Amino acid sequence: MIRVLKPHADKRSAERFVCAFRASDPKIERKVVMEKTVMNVKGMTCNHCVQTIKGALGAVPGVQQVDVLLEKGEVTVAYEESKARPAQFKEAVEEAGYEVA
Ligand SMILES: [Cu+2]
Repeated sequence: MIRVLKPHADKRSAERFVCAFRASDPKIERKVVMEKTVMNVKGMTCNHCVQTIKGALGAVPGVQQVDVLLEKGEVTVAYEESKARPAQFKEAVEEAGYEVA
């Protein structure tokens, strides 16, 4: 049941209202499915490389988080399943000048 609030009702109840409304209407609710993928990237030698990789992957729409283990050459990308595909990550890394193993 949706509670109708008067406009400019106190901020806290207004926020609750929005949440309840979203949850009760499937047309408005957007289910976010998070996915994670791990890539082995060759050629990363220093923190500058790490930042370059993070920047390149972070620019792909739908990417939420990028973690880089420099010593292992391991890159973990957390992304919204509906917005990004792992093939885009490989492309972004290669465009930045690194090789995906
Ligand atoms: Cu470097």
